[in-house]
Amino acid sequence: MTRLTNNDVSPISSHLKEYDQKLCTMTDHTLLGIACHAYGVDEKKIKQAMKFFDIQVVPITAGQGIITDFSETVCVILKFLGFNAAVTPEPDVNGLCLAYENKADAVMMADDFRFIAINLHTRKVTDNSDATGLVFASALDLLANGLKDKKTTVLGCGPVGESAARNLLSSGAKVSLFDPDQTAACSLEKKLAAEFKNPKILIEKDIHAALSGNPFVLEATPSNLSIPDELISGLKGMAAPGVPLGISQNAARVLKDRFIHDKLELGVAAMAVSLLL
Ligand code: PYL
Repeated sequence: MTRLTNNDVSPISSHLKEYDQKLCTMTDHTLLGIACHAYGVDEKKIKQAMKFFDIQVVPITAGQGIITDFSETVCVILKFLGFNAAVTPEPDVNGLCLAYENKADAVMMADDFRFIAINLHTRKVTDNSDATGLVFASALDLLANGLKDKKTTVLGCGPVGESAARNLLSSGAKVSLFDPDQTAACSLEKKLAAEFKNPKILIEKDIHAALSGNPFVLEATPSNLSIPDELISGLKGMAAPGVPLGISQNAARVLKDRFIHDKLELGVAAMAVSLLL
């Protein structure tokens, strides 16, 4: 998992409203709407439930330590969605104790390996990688006006790509997998084939084959240039949870409103909604 930097995180809060409007234009759904679509829940019910749901974000100093503005930005996203949220005044164990003592309904926290949310009543745990793969697959489904029987290529067969591929298969998409490490693609294909009773999942041998046939693309790699510019024009649309972004700024301009990428917003929205399920 690529570790975010303050440069990744600090612009998010001031651009949330603009990003929400851009998502609306592209998918006819807001940030919250996409997260609700991902879990198949009624947005009105979620809006009602979140009014009485308090989430405490606990900064964690373990490992490489605090990312400046990370917890604060998670908190701003939660409040933008309509949750009651705050960053605990203390990090780590102290912060967790304060959350419990202040009767929080849920906590969210991240070390260098996992970013999780826990509902303190139901004990439900949501992992950011699972939620991010799910919600970006949901966003792509909306961008495509439904992915049933449409070629959809997942680039990157790590935890986010796995979660996305699983949810794309559930949407009825014709899923292809590509990873520079072919063994990663093969083992994911085996895992999903067992879960979905042998669906037709293609393993692509190279990026050119993976992006042939005008596919929709779910880009979930940690590479900063997983798709060469010359292959961009053939894509019908893309959702890119990969950090850093896997295409050039020029390619992003070519894709324009057929392209969804963020580094935290959709994943946090999905984690928060999952706490209310
Ligand atoms: C959750 C993000 C999404 C992509 N990479 C993940 C990452 O950067 N993880 C590290 C998060 C560390 C947070 C730090 C803090 O400020 O509490 N422990």
